[in-house]
Amino acid sequence: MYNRRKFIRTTSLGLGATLATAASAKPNTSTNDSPGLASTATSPIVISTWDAGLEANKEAWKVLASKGRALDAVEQGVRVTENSLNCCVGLGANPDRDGFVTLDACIMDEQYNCGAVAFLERIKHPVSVARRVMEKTPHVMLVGEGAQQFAVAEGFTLESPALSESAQSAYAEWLKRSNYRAPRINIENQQQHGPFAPAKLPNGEWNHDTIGMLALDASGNLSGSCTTSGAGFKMRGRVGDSPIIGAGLYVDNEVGACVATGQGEDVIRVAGASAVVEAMRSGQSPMQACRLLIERIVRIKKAAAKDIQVAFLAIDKKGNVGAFAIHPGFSYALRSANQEQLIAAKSFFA
Ligand code: SD4
Repeated sequence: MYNRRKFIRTTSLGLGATLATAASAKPNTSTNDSPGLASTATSPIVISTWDAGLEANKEAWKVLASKGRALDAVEQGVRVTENSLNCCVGLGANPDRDGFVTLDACIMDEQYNCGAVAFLERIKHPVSVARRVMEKTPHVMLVGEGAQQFAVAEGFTLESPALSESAQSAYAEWLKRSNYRAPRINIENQQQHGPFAPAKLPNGEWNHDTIGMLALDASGNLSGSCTTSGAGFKMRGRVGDSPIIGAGLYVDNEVGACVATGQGEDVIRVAGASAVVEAMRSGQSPMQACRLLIERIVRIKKAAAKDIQVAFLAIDKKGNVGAFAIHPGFSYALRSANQEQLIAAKSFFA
């Protein structure tokens, strides 16, 4: 199973110390922008959440470097993560509290076309099903059994419902420790503030490694994608922000695009990704726009903000990028013609 922290360390060395840290004071009140990486409309760029984004970006880059469409890049890119053993993306991920892996994904192109699936079981590449929803149906979102039925009709294989080995042992551990029916609030941050030390949660119950990807192609067009198994050990039927257009992802080709990661419920309540894009429309830089929404969530959540992580990642029409999180620890991967980096985002709390 993926170990995010360890990977960040090794990757940053492997890339020649390209992990750019932008740690902030407590709370961060600086108005400085992050080092925005300007690119012209003809300089493609791809950014994606967490360190798993480094591998995903490589695949996306193949499309962008050959002057392909951003839409193809963001689909091909996140399929890499869906295909890898990861706590929080794809069929190898942690199950819900009833023991089933349920997947959420969405995709959006440069013409406001969008597609999504939620509560989808036994299908390996939910992002590609989301794209088919976008391209082949009059709808934007299909869920559960209907989404699975559509996927199978479209030729996707119905995979075994068996959990991956690591998910099986994490689930067994979780069952031992948990009141099976009681939802556990904000579990993903319990390693910092609660009774469960990381060592006691080998498979990362708190761990949120959702991959969201935004790309600008050589024609100057933006697209985005997002795919996740959602919160580990969630209630059956729970859907987070990731497949919801406007919450987990939004793309407006005239302005920019944004993707969210972290506690989905708190992204949904502020219509997160859409609100970040609207802030960019009013003239904020990508980082300022992400920060504005993080501050809004912190204001709404008050003291509870210390127990949740949310991060936004955004790109504008010119290829400037920025991110902001509630807590430190969120990083994003960037790939352009001359850069391959993992960048630590600034955060509200130090
Ligand atoms: C969710 N936002 O289902 C997703 C989880 C996530 O990084 O982003 N993890 O709430």
